[in-house]
Amino acid sequence: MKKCFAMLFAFAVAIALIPVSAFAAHQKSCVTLYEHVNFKGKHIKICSNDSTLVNNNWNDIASSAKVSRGGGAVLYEHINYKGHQWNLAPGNYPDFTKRKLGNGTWNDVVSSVRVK
Ligand SMILES: [Ca+2]
Ligand SMILES: [Ca+2]
Repeated sequence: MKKCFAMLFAFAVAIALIPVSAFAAHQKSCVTLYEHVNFKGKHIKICSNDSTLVNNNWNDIASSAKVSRGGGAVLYEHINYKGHQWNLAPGNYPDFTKRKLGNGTWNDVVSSVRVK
């Protein structure tokens, strides 16, 4: 009987651990910005929120991006997460000139970035 309880206990612990391991598997995305379309020119990899790309000379430069597996990323028109925003799911975005923003496009516009 004791052995039976021990097995039941082990089973219960295993079940309880499943959501924990699923949570631990969650990862934040990184976003890599590229100077030109089709992932050309210089690039910068961003793995934590960046309130102003001005500091690393990346203001209004990005023309394509790749977002790694995770919660995705948000691009902002202005610094400090202001202006229009563009939610990116993990994946490749080869040409910002094709993404409308008002009368223009998202090409050479991004000034701050959040990763999720
Ligand atoms: Ca550019
Ligand atoms: Ca801007």
